This record gives sequence, C-alpha cells and structure tokens, in this order.
Amino acid sequence: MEVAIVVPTYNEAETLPVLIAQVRDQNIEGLGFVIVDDGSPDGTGDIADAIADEYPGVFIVLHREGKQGLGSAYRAGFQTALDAGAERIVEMDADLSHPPEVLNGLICELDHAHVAVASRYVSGGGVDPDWSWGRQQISYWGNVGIRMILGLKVKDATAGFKGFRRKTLESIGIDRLRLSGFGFQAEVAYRCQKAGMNVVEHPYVFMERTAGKSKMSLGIVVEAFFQLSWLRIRG
Ligand SMILES: Nc1nc2c(ncn2[C@@H]2O[C@H](COP(=O)(O)OP(=O)(O)OP(=O)(O)O)[C@@H](O)[C@H]2O)c(=O)[nH]1
Ligand SMILES: [Mg+2]
Repeated sequence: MEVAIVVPTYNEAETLPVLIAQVRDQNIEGLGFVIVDDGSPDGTGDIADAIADEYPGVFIVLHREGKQGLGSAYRAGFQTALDAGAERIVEMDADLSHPPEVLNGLICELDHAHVAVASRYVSGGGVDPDWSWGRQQISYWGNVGIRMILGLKVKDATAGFKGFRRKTLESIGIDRLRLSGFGFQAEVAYRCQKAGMNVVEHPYVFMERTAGKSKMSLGIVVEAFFQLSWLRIRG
C-alpha cells in the first residue's frame, strides 16, 4: 500500500463500514487501510474482517485483546503501516468526525510538508455548527491550554486527523511515543515540532459523532494535562 489510512476502533460497528465506503469513494491511488480493533464487544473487529475479505490486499486488521487506549492503538497501526511499505500514513477516527472528502487535499500537502494536520483552527476550518457555545469554548480553550503547555506552533493540537510522510514517523520514532489517551495527539505534534518537521495545516470542519459512544471523559482530559506538563518538563 502506498497510502495507509490508520483507523483505531473501539465499538464503532455502525460507523466503520460507512467510513470505509466514503474513503474508497475518494479514489485515492494506492489506498490501503490499517484497522486497529481492541476486541470491541459490539463486533467491530468481525465487521472489519468481513470487509477486508471483500477487498483482498487492501486491508490489514489488527485484533488486540481488550481496550488498550488510543495512543497504543496508533503506535501499533503506524508501525504496521510502515512495515507494509506505506509512503504516506494518515490517521483518522472511525466515528465520521473526520470528513473523508478532505483526504485528497490533506495527502497532497505531503508533497511539500513532512506533516499535514487537518485543522479546525485555520481559515476555512471549524467545528460542528450544532455544537453549543459552551462546547465550542471548552474545545477551543482546551486546545489553547495544551498549545501553551507544550509551546506548540500548530493551531490545532488535539484533533487526530493528520497525515505523515513515512520518513516523518521513522524519524520521530514511534517507540518513543508514550501517551495512551487524549494526550497522544499533542505528544505527536510536540515530537514533530521538536524534530524540526515542516508542519502545514489544512482546513476541515469537525463533525460530532452521530452514532456510537464517545470514549472521552473528564478523567482522560485531566490525565492528559498532567501527562503533557510532564512531557514538557522532561523534554
Ligand atoms: N483500538 C482502540 N481504539 C480506540 C480506543 N479509544 C478510542 N478509540 C477509537 O479512537 C477514535 C477516537 O475516539 P473517540 O471516542 O471518538 O474520541 P474523541 O473523538 O476524542 O471524542 P468524541 O469527540 O467524543 O468523539 C475512534 O475511532 C475510537 O473508536 C482504544 O482504546 N483502542
Ligand atoms: Mg470522536
């Protein structure tokens, strides 16, 4: 596979097939998927296997035992994509929050950038218009707070819709990434900045999930703030 779309899943039986169909509709050359399922009780892993059987050579489905966190799923997925020879690796959520129509534009950015961040906070980007004012503020200021803690230049530090050149992941070192939950995305952004990568932001509008359940909780956010502060101190 030339372009690997890495998708971590935990109980996304409803949305994963829709996401895959929408991504395939984008006619991306050399497209492949790496699905990382953590034994979803709703059968997402079996659904992924069934779709993979329909399109031989396009999918790699990793089945891991029990929920091990988003960061750990991405580390495994990135490594698998590299091992499969992918030159461009894109991470995206399974819950349709990240619109597949953005993929071609995002991947094209990698012609001239090491990292392409799909961004809510550049001109043309945004969040679901149905979000309440309060929800928008929490998301916006949470992002500002994390940028301040880590000294990040990238405007959207928390969303997990990004593309990387193969060399980028090789040089930041997947093994070095430590954070498992919400902080993982910011940790990746921090490592890319510290390694001197050229990061560009490409606008998109984040959509609220309409099916399945969020894995986000206040505990995860608080944990991320402590972990990211420690990351900044430690370097
Ligand atoms: N394999 C695996 N996937 C996970 C895990 N936790 C979350 N995911 C997946 O990671 C993606 C992002 O998780 P979400 O629950 O949507 O988190 P979020 O987008 O930050 O939060 P919402 O805005 O509430 O949706 C989804 O595709 C999840 O299914 C996990 O422990 N293991
Ligand atoms: Mg989500």
